[in-house]
Amino acid sequence: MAQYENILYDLPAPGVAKVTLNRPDRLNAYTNPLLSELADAFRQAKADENVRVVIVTGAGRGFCAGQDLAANTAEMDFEKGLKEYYRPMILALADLGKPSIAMVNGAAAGAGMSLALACDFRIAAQNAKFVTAFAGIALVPDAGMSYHLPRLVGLARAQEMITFNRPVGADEALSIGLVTKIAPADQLEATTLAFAGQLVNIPTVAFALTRQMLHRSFDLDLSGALAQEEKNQPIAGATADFMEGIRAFMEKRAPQFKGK
Ligand code: T3D
Repeated sequence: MAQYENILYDLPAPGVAKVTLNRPDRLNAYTNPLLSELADAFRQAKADENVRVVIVTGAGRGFCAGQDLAANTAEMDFEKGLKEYYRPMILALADLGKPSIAMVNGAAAGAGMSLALACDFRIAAQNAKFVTAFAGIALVPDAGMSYHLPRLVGLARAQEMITFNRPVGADEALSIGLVTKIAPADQLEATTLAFAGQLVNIPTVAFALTRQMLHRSFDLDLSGALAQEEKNQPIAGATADFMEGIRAFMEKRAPQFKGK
């Protein structure tokens, strides 16, 4: 298993990988090495066929405060930083081919919030807060926030959250569909592992195709959506999991999907 300096990678339960941003003294703020390690960890999780679900979280009292602003901001090369570090990390997560869960244990701000949004599910501690942050330092949203936030909460709410940079707590996040579930802080890990346990035995190929179809559907007309269904159903229908699903249905038992 790869060794990392800024993140932790472990396997807390069968089929589950956990990636932990590990700069707790800086609220897990991003540096370039941390971003590269994250991208690498997502590629490692994708390549490991025993991993069926990935949890992303932060060490200590926060999820991630976004870019480390204490680093040399005067000389920031935004285009290079975004293209060479943020883009590969977000695309590696999108290309995981298996479900991802952001376990949000405190503040998720700026591109740290973008990372949580890029996961398929978000489970937040009661004390979590989502802070878009970018407008606070006169920047535009990045690391995919401009794509994911309006899809999750709608255009009007996304615009309000970004413009006013108002922290959104766990209860509000749940009520607007920003998170899947909330849990008391001391039960966050157990709640997330139980949720991950539900995803370990899903038909992963169908999941990955469905994810891609749903994300693309906003840019398609009905005919285009039907076309991607026609393209992907034969792929899902050719999996061993489809045959297992049919057998299990006929035998009146729960299916044992292998993700193949
Ligand atoms: O091309 C590129 O690379 C550009 C990419 C940009 C991507 C981005 O993410 S830009 C957005 C950067 N992030 C922010 O603007 C967030 C700033 N931080 C906050 O809004 C708040 O600190 C939090 C909501 C994250 C947490 O609030 P709270 O009240 O829980 O904690 P705090 O007291 O504000 O912060 C605790 C410490 O963390 C504090 O340091 P201190 O006083 O204890 O020594 C604070 O300065 C530090 N901290 C927080 N965020 C960052 C940070 N240090 C460095 N970088 C940070 N982003």
